[in-house]
Amino acid sequence: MIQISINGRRVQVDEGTSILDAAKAVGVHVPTLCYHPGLPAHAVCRMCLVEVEGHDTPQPACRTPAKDGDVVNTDTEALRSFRQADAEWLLARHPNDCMRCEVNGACQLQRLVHENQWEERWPKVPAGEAASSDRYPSDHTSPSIWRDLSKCIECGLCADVCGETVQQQYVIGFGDRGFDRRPVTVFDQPLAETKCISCGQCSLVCPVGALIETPHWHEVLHKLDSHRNVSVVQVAPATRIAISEEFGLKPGTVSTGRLINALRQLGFDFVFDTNFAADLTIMEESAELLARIEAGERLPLFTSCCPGWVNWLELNRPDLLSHLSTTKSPQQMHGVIAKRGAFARSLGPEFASGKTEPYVVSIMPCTAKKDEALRPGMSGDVDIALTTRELARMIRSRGIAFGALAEDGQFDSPLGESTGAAQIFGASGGVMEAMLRTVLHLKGQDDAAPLEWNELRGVRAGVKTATIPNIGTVAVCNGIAAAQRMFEDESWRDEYIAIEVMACVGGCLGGGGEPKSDDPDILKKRARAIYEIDVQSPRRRSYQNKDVQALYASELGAPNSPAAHNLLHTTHAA
Ligand code: HC0
Ligand code: SF4
Repeated sequence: MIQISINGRRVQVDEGTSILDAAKAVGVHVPTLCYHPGLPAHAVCRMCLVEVEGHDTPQPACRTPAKDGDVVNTDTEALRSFRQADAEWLLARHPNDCMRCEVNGACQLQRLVHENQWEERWPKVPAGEAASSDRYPSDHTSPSIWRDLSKCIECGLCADVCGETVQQQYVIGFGDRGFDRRPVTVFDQPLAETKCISCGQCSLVCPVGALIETPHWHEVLHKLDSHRNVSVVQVAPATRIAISEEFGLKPGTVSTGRLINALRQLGFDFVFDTNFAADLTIMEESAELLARIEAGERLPLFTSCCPGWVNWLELNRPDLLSHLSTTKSPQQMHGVIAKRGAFARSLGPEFASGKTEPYVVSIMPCTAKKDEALRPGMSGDVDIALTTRELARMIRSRGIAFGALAEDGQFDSPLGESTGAAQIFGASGGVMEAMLRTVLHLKGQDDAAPLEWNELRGVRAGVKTATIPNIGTVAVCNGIAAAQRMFEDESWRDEYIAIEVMACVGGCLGGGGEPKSDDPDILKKRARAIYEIDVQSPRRRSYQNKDVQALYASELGAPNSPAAHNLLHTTHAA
């Protein structure tokens, strides 16, 4: 341990701790803009400059390790004027149109301006604003991600997260120098023409509105207000936990009931659970795995519910597409069942004849789900996919006091019932663990086999494996970079019978559409809540879902039957 003094307060920290983290430890606020925990500190914004006795010039707190005996000042006249000068440089070219910006109220630059009362320093018409849209035309080509480089503050976080540090896709990198330094795509192509997998991790770390999820929530609100359609909403497993953070509740707070109540207040006629369809997915995927094992073909089976992963495979390794499960993701299954199953028919003759259909919205922690909803072969199953962040904007825009809502909302029936196995889909390893619970049952082993597969749990990036007696070894790639590395050699072909890939580290709970957070333990906190819901569930195996059983009995026959294939399976094309 070392000891330093910050603004006269003494603090003991581990050697190697940055001055920024040391300041946090004693509750001293140091302004930051380009810093994000877990990503390299580049110190480009210069907001965190502090004075350290013995140094002639101020030091960036995010990148400077504390040294034993350091005497640090974070708030002096000179520092305030340095920060202001740097902010003025940023503000001189940043559009002054917060009211029209999607991240209004959640923007780190806006927060800094308020925090330091720099409003008067922000030119009403920033220099170059008129020209900026010509110089940097907005890129709205991707169904999942919008780019507006006129808002970019050059922090570099998007390039870090898309590149070496996390996703290793290298779609975005820094181009040009000096005044034109900007994160660009290869050859400046529009995002839709690159190898972007729509994971949205760049939008998750962007401190301003330069990279955002393609916004669809305005359109959903208009539709709800018009009362012209029967509206249905489904909620993903990860969203019910992370939405709490948007409204100041403790990370890891389960808000399922509050969320259901908020969705009803927004005007949705039916509030259903994506988890219902996650159980259905498990029925189909388990049967598919066992059929492939029996036939000895297309093994290992790749899970298909993460659209970022499916995009990666199609873009980079189309030769491996035959391994991908043909099972639709829970989002798509839920949509198609809501539109074409008994529920839709129960809405009246117009629905039964297919003349009209319910308007289906999904709330997902994921930006790539927007892309998935438009995939050939299943577009139309879901009308609009919104992220957790977009839902928060909707709730705020209607003045709903989310934190004050009762935690007593209940999903509608029959597409709202689910088991604990479905809930753990939201965490890396969860789809595989849920599948094992049913596969072992189908193999007649469930009493002897464990329900929980701890080897497959955990939010750390990399590959996790477990060996299942009499079945084989399965692998879980936590993050797309782990999968990319696995395919660098051929050993996976013989080692595993099934591989789960989630493109985002942590799985959906770390998805690109989740609330932005600077809590380094956020993934662990969200994961803990997900597994707690599973433990508390009266049923923890997908085949025990009564509504899923009823659906097979009344409409689908058995898993992998022609009727099930017709509605619940798809094809993937290069
Ligand atoms: Fe997921 Fe899903 S678990 S992908 O992460 O399979 O987005 O939460 O909704 O579809 O169920 C995301 C989360 C889902 C789907 C489910 C799967
Ligand atoms: Fe890179 Fe993912 Fe952003 Fe695409 S969505 S640019 S792959 S981080």
